[in-house]
Amino acid sequence: MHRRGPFGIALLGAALTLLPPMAFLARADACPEANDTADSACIIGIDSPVAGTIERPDDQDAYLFNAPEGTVAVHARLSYLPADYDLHLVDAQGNVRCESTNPGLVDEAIDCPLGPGQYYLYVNSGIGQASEAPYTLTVKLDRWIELARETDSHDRTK
Ligand SMILES: [Ca+2]
Ligand SMILES: [Ca+2]
Repeated sequence: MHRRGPFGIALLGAALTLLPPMAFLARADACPEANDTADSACIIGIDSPVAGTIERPDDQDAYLFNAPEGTVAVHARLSYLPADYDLHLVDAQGNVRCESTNPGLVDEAIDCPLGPGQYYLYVNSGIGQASEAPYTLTVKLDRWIELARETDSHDRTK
């Protein structure tokens, strides 16, 4: 459908332009605009909200994060929406793993059972809306290793 068209193209790009992990490590942690594709994805920290804007109806913002060892679930929330945006979680192979596509200005929330790995979050407007006002995106993880650390503080592996 038309609604999914722009994002479908983006997913293809994500699969074809994936960079090796080391390339991302060298990148700054700021989130400059024109983070439209997987190879220009902004690194988003865990528990570290970022602001971004969908400035054109066909804009999309790509974010990259690494879920470390022990990850069992990813929670992502898109909030303070100035227009109807949607949130998509895509794995390193370009597969959509979870999505949140509520209508209107309701927050988008993803609670996705996922193991360790590299993942992308895409923000777009499935119905072609845009605004100069920012949204806020936050990522949190559930990790079994954090529970283990309560009894064994030397459990960190490299
Ligand atoms: Ca943007
Ligand atoms: Ca929405």
